[in-house]
Parts: sequence; C-alpha cells; structure tokens
Amino acid sequence: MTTLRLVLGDQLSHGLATLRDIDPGDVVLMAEVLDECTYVPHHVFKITLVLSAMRHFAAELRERGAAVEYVTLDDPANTHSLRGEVMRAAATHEVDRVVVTEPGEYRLLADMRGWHLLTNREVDIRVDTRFLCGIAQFRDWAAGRRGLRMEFFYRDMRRNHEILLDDGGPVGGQWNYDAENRKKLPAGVVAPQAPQFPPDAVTQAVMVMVADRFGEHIGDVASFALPVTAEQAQHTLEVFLATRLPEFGDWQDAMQIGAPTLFHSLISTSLNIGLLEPLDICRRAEDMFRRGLAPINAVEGFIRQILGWREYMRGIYWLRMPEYAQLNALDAHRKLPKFYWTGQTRMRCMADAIGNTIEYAYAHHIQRLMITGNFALLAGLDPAEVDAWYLAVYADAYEWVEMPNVRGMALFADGGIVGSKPYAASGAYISKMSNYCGSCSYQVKDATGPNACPFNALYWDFIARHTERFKGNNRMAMPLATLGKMAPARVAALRARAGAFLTAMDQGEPV
Ligand code: FAD
Ligand code: DLZ
Ligand code: SF4
Repeated sequence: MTTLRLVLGDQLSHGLATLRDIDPGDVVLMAEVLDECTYVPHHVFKITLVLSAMRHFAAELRERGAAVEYVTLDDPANTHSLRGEVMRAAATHEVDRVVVTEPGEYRLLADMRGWHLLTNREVDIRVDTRFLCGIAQFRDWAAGRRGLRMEFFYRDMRRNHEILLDDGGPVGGQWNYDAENRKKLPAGVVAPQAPQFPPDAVTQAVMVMVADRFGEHIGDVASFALPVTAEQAQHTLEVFLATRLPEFGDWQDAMQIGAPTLFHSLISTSLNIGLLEPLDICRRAEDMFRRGLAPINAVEGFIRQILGWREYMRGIYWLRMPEYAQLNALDAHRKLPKFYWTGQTRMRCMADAIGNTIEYAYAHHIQRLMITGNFALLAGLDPAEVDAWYLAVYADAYEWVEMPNVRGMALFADGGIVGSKPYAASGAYISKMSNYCGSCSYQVKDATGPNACPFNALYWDFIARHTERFKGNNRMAMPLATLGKMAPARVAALRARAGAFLTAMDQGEPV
C-alpha cells in the first residue's frame, strides 16, 4: 500500500502530522505551483522564501531517507495547482491514499475536502499539531462565552502549557505587562543588527526564476536575505534572545525612521512556514527571564504575542470562516489608494511603513496596526482590498493570521470579535510613538488647513461618521464625549478637511 504525503510550502516541519507514520515505500509530494504563487500578487520575497525553503526541506527529507517527488515551477508537466499535482502523482505512483495536514487557508481546505472524489482515494486531512491550540480545542474554549477576549484565552494557554507560572499563578503576580510596552524610543538608542543570510546556490536559482516570472510583483528580489532553513531560523531566534529580547518590551510599540526592525524578533516568516516551533520559542524566552537575562515586561510581552495573539487569531479565523471574509461592520467601501503599492505619499509615517514593506516584505506590528492599518480604518478603505494588500505584501502572510489581524484588529470590520474597540488614533499618537512627524510635510499639531496632518481630521471624521454605532461601546465614550463638546463649526471644519483630503486621494492627487 503506497501513501502519497503532500507537504505544503508552509508545512516545512519534520514533526508534521503528514510525515508521522511514513513508510519507506511512501511518496512525499512537494509541488511549486503557479496557483499558490499568484492567488494574490505576493511580494517576490515571499515567493522566494517559500520556494527556496521548500527545496531545502525536500533535500533534508531525502537525506533522512524519504522518497520525495519534487515538482518545480518550470517542470513542463506541472499542472500548476496543488489539486492537479496530487491527482497526477496519485496516478503515476499508484497510491492507495493521500495524507495531508490541514492547510492555513480556508480556500485550500475547501478544495482539499473534494480531493477524495477527484482522486477516487481516501484523503486523510490531519490536524496541524504545530499549533498549541487545535481548532477543535479553540471551538470548545469559545463555546458558550458571550464575548471572546484574547486576555482570558492567553491566561488559559499559560496555565495549559505551564509558561511563566509560579505556584500556579503568573510570575510576578501579574498576567500582563502591556502597560510597560509603550515607551517612545529616546534618541541614541540603536537596535542591534538583525541577522542576514546571503543566498546559497539553491536560493540564487529560485531568485533568478522569481525575477523572471514574477517581475511585475512588488519588491526587488536582489536583496533577499531571509532565513530559509531551520538552522538559519534558529540562528535568528538565538540572536534575538541574546541581543534584542531584553529591550523588546520597552520599545515594542515604538517606531523610528531608518530602523525598520527595532527590537522585534523577525521570526514570523520562519515560524509560519514551520522552521521554528512556538512552544520551544516560549520556553527559551522564559528561560532568559529565569536566568535573569531579560526582564519580565520583555519576556511576558514576547510570549503573549506567540502563545496568546498568534494562537488566538488562528482560533478566531477557523471559528468564523468562511463568513469572516465577508464582514464589513463599518460599511467601508473606499478603494485602496495607489500609494499603498508605491509608498509615494507626503505622509512621512505612511511612506516609511510602506517603504519598509516594499523593501523588506516586513513592517513591524505597530506600523501594520497604527500606521497603514489605522489609515485604512480612518479613511474607510474596503476591507477586501486591504486584506488582499496585507496578504500580498508581507513575507509572513497567510490568511489564518493575516485576516483576523486586518479585518479584526486593524479595521474593526468584524464589529468587535477580535477587539473591543477600534484601534483608531490621530496624529498625536503617531507623534508620541515615533520620530516621523518632525520630517513630515504635514503639521501634526494642525487639524484643519491644507498642511494639517491628515490623521487628525480623518480621526474626528471617523468618530463623527460612526457616532451612532459606537454609542453603546463604553470604550468609545471618551472620544464621543470630546466630539460632543466641540463647537459645531469646528466639527464642520474638521469634516471638510477630511473630505477634501479623501477626495484628493481618490482622484490620485499627491497627498
Ligand atoms: P515580533 O514583534 O517579534 O513578535 C513575535 C511573534 O509574535 C511574531 O513573530 C508572531 O509570530 C507573533 N505575533 C505578534 N503579534 C501577533 C499578532 N497580532 N497576531 C499573530 N501573531 C503575532 N503576523 C503574521 O505572522 N502574518 C501576517 O500576515 C500578519 N499580518 C498582520 C496584519 C496586521 C494589520 C497586523 C496589525 C498584524 C499582523 N501580523 C501578522 C502580526 C504581527 O504584526 C507580525 O506577526 C509581526 O510584525 C512579525 O514580526 P516579528 O516576527 O518581528 O514579530
Ligand atoms: C505561499 C506559497 C507559495 C508562494 N507557493 C507555494 C507553492 O508553490 N507550493 C506550495 O505547496 N505552497 C506554496 N505556498 C504556500 C501555500 O500558499 C500555503 O500552504 C497555503 O496558502 C495554505 O496556508
Ligand atoms: Fe504621519 Fe501626520 Fe506625523 Fe505626517 S504629521 S508623519 S502624516 S502623523
């Protein structure tokens, strides 16, 4: 009995459920297909990362004795869909059954559920055990709760996995040190250099192919230097733990021109394709705290992102799909402006966040949330367009994590499933957390007039637009009360400035 075992481009873990009970006669299928490279116009770094990491992983599997059928993008027989490649390999190798692990995107799971009919063989879709909370487990956790909140999920995860606990309670007596993660970076604090990985021959071959086939996609593949093997990913983690984790907590929400990565870990690209394991990362970070090498606000803040937010977002995605992809609670329909693809805008903060995105296929969390996400929220950009942008431009983007972050956390398009209030902020917040405003052609202290910071008028226009909707939300009481106290002429001037800005933006004028 021959089993065909399909390993996807974001399933590059030797402990993958697909590979659990492998027999010497089984065939492991890995396929580079156009469908996966083009369903959104992925940044060239993302395609290079996935294809190079796939090729390296296939070589490791072969070294371990597995029979790997590896289909390259330029194979003339390639059908260019995962379904087509499974059907082709199933016929060629006379397989009796197909084994896969549940994928990270709903569209692919829906497709896989029909593969048994197409191949006329049993298709065993296994639970992805690389996550710390299974889809069914999250469903059980969520069942019967009136409102879902990450904080309570996170505490349960800490207890379940015995992370940062003393005598069953949180280390230091507090579950969450979020309040100590919000400092502005003072002048003179410089983040240590992040590791870079010069491409080897395998990666170089992929880079040539990607430049040739996907030249019109965003980014320049020539500067690709992301980790593509488990060994390189581990090195990235080690460098982070030793040099940046101790200060991660203090500067987690800071933004600075010329410092695209600050004290962030840069592990998401590796973690999301299976080159690192989440529990191992959490334990390593905890060990840094236990040995007195990193403070609690840094270690707890970092672990919260992985054990808390990452697992929670995945849980929400699978709990709510496919409806989640249609949610547009704030009725937002504006088209995504072109400058999201070029970075060409007078808004210094947007130009920096988008510029980093184009150059590195990376922007750190607070840039994604409080700059590009916040702008999209305030300007009322269509969630479907914003979603497609985030999925395309980041090297770590897969729908299970991207969509709840975009529709839920950034856009409030889910009406409050992920967050209890929108993360809406004016220029004052950006000015407090960054050094952007000093070199911006807009004036952050002004809210009206042609040179006033657009975030200010857009913020008040957003609150005014949604006053009725937010009335019942206690957490929005303050901005609503402030708006209520404003003179009608002031409100009208702010809304006129917002309207003029949006009209100019929609018409493609430089803004
Ligand atoms: P660090 O800041 O060092 O954090 C450590 C790890 O924690 C990350 O690697 C990641 O695995 C996890 N993490 C942190 N925040 C989150 C979060 N909100 N949700 C899930 N995991 C989190 N992350 C992705 O992996 N893929 C995405 O497509 C993605 N899209 C996002 C879109 C928006 C609008 C927002 C606000 C956030 C998004 N995030 C996404 C979460 C976060 O921004 C990235 O995980 C992080 O910037 C990756 O960089 P890092 O590894 O240096 O992270
Ligand atoms: C992202 C990606 C890309 C660019 N290419 C491939 C590919 O050629 N073959 C493959 O198996 N996987 C690829 N992937 C990852 C898939 O898109 C990913 O597995 C699904 O989106 C589910 O998360
Ligand atoms: Fe951004 Fe406004 Fe500051 Fe310019 S002034 S950088 S637009 S927040």
